[in-house]
Amino acid sequence: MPPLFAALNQVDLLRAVIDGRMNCGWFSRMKNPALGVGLFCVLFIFRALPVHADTAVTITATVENNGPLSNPIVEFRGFAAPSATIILRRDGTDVATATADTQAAFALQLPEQPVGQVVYQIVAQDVSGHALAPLTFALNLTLGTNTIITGVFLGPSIAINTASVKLGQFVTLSGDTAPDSAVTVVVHSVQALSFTISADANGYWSKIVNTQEVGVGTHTAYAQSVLGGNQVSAASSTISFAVNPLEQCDGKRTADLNCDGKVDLTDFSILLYFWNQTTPSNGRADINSDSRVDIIDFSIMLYQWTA
Ligand SMILES: [Ca+2]
Ligand SMILES: [Ca+2]
Repeated sequence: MPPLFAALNQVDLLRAVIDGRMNCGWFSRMKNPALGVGLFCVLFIFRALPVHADTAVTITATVENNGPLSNPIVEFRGFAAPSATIILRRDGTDVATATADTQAAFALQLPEQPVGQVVYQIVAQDVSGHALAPLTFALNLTLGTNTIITGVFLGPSIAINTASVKLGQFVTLSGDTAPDSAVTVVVHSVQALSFTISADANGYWSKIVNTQEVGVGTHTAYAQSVLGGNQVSAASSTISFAVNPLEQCDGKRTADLNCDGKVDLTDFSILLYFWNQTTPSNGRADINSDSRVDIIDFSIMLYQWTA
């Protein structure tokens, strides 16, 4: 038994752990006489990191009395992405599946659950097959309880069109989440940059990032949604991409064989040096990349001639 369990074993205890960029904590189940015997409420508040310092992910667990001898019941309600496939795992084994509706809402109810400490994980895939960020809940279940966990909002799915680009090129980040939600995309470079956009009516979001804004290096990015102004999702998984520096020949005319910014007699002399070769040591000499340096390359050079 973990030390914290030992310290709090005199009270009913419910623990929730959120994967990803969330702070998590321990919460005791609080008896509220005003709500009647056997009715308990637990409020979880997870603060998102770091750009949503002013917003919090709120997941509420209501534990109701369900008869003293009945096995525990557990129910999860929340949002994923429209028509997403939801899988609920208990201690690593799939125990239930569901499909989110067109507004991304889903509900899973599990009767006859075991007593004791049980770890549930909710995983989901959007209609494109991209994973949403999973959420994990570790519950300590007791006989005669019905635990209803609401406010579950899985982090958006996230994908990128390319993992490696040259400085000045663009990358497109995209994914699915709840329709019409506000999506904040955070890109970590020297400084964290954040962009807020709107998911469309189908839950699709995308953000084109100019790599001039983030600079050379390896960067990470994730997304997070806010639905209806107050329902905050977990963070998406994190993806990375590399922005590489421009090389001398990047952006130069294809017939500029020595990459000095001009197409002139120097390039022509290089072309003649490699004439008729099939694999020239200067690959640029085969201007049209047809595996031979010949008259076609020469004609391209004349077309691009600058001097
Ligand atoms: Ca040149
Ligand atoms: Ca050629």
